[in-house]
Amino acid sequence: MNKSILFTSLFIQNVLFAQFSQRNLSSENWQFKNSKDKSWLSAKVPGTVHLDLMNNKVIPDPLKDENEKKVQWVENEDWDYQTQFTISSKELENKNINLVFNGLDTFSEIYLNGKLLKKTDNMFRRWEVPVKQNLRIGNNIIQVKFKSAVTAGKELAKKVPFIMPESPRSFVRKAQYQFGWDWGPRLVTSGIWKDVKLEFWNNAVLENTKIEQKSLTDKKADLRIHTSIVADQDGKYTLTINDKPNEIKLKKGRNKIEMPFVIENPKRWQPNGWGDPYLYDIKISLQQKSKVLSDEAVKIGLRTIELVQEKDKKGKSFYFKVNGNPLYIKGTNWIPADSFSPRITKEKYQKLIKDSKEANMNMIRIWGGGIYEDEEFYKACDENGILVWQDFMFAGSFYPADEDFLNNVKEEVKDQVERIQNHPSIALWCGNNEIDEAIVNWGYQKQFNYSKSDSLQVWKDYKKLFHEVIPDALKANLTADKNIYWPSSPSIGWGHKESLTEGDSHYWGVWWGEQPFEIYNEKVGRFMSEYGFQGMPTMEAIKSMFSGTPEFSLQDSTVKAHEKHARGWDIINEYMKRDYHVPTDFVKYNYVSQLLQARGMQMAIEAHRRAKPYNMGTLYWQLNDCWPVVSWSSIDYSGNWKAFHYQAKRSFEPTLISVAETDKAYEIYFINDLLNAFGAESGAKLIDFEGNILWKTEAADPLSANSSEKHFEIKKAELGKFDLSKAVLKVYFGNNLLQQEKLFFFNKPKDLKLSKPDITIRKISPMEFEISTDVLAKDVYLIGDTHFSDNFFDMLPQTSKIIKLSKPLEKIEVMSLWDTMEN
Ligand code: BMA
Repeated sequence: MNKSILFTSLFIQNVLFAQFSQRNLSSENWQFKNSKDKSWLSAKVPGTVHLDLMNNKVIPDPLKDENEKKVQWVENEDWDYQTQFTISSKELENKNINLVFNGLDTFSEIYLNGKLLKKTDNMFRRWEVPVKQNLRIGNNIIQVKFKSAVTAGKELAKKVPFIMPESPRSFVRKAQYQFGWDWGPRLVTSGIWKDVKLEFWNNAVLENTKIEQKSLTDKKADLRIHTSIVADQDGKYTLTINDKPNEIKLKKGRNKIEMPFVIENPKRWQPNGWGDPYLYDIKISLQQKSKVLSDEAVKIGLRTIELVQEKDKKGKSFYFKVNGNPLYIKGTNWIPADSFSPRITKEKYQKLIKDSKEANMNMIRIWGGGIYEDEEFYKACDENGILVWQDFMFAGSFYPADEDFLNNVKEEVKDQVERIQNHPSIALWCGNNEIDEAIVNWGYQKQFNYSKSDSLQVWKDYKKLFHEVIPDALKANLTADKNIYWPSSPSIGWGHKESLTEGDSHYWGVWWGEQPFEIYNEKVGRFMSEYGFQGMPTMEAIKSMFSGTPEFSLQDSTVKAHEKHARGWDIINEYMKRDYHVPTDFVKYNYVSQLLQARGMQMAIEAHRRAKPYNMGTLYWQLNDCWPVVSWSSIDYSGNWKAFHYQAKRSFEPTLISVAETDKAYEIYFINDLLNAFGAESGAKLIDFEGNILWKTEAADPLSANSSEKHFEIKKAELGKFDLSKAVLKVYFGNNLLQQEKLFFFNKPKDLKLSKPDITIRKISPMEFEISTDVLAKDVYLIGDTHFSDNFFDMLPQTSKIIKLSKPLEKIEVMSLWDTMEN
């Protein structure tokens, strides 16, 4: 018998003997209807009512044209879902049968064969109902009746004697971005948004396993396996952990069992940039008289992680120590990857996380206005060495804290923590996004005429929820090694100077404050968890805004509607005028808006990295989009890299050269995030746009491990005699293992005296092209429906570069900054 046949036969045996089994009901024929209507339409589970309405051609695609407006009525209606399924006599013989909904969005009543089983009020909880008594052999019917979340929210809002900002959003435990955001449409959904199943079990079942890492050295990992087992009857059982059987006794009811487990000579899970994110399989199986009752497989990674906050001369540090070393955090913020999250595919999750890895990131913050992410997200982060900053799902408003609400949140925390806590990628749990900041700085109390006692109540409720209820629920459900809690991101609003000396900081002086990009050099905090600038999405995403022929015009109402920030277009235009010639042609405007975003973000990231170890982290706002839109994202809804994502990859490289300009000099920094030091030859050359070397300097300098250091400086006076609007400084370091170079321009792009480059493109193979130029080519933009291994890059005179494609192209079109200048 070959290996795969052996495996299959063991698998079949296991299934036959395993007494736990499940049946997915998502694939049954579901139907839905407006509760006011009589006739049913076909539905898809998991899904949302908007997708079902679209599939039945009742509404147009809300992400296209200006359709968002046309579908707003959907949120005010109540929606019913139902399916019929048959139960066999064999299935009904099981002692225990549970009906499990992994997610219901949001206010619903669940009926089985006409009997009301449960009312639900939280999209982020798992609902499990014992149904053996309610099932019958043959035909059964499940109905889930959803009440409009907006109506339900309005009723809940009446409980509070003052007006809450953006009411009724914060009264409903539902993805907050559905109510509209400054990058997302308002699409308040309803529906069975995760799988539905029946679970059958007898005697005993594994309910949940938590794996605690007690200690970790090079020799050994001491683990403790905590299992929760529900038994139907007292008795002797066997709990096998990776083939090691342990005899256990169970009592009827819920049993908490703890077992030690040791891994000798463990391999550590390393974050991206430091090595492999090694994963171990832990297989747990519950047996009785050598029959498997239920089993579970968990993947874990062995790593230590601490959040270090120590007082120092300037304030307080804020950094993550991973596997004993301070890790400089590079990454971004994540929003839900679709306005209709159930349709996000595994491939989409995998691709976005791989794109983050490829851009040299090691952390993603899941922003609190979205959803606790799908299993595939965390799995991809585990596998790619990406740490996760996990917000709880509360964002940018005030929240109630009555008993019902708090109990609901407690259950939500329990469900989510149990679901995701074994993932080695999860680094930190954060109470909320920008709520402390909203209460302290956004002036809602004045706007809504709060009395003093109303304001006090808001603060008291805030403290209760984020400083008491959530951390207590975390403590009750997490193992100690995983419990790093931070109440709010940012900890201090950007208007306060302490936001730059302690805690995590969201710096919005650029964009919201309309300050120049250069301010990023000054506003460097200990850990920058948000900052950003908008850029247009790629032309492919622009096309996808239209159901018909696209209208490439900034005046077009569809294009305008796909910008959600009230002043978005004006702000982009204003910043563009400062640094670029503003093109009138749409495609060129699109290109320059992407360059502008990349330029601003490069300045921010480099300022943060130069300030290491004062600053120990930089997470830009935002990685992705939930629809085709002009936004802060670096990857658009179609999955294409905007100019900024290519820049993020460059700016996040493990070793980086950065040039800081002062009044008198250009300071050259070498930044090294690797844990080893190395010797290198380094230097700088001033090259004019035709390729002549005007000036140079050389040095031999070692790079220290895990550091940022100023290596040398060039006095401005020394370059005084050259026309710097026609020259670029090439700074480099290198040895036989590692080479790095950086091109630094002395002027704003609009003030560069570029000459027309002759860029030639030679096809080497269908997937590989060589790009060459005669004179300096700035911001070379390769155009074509494929992913280019590099794009939006600068080329020195008389150089060439090989570009790989993700799918073959016959021809590549090209543009560079010269094409946008008034030549
Ligand atoms: C941040 C986020 C989001 C918002 C973004 C851009 O502060 O937390 O709420 O979309 O700013 O304005």
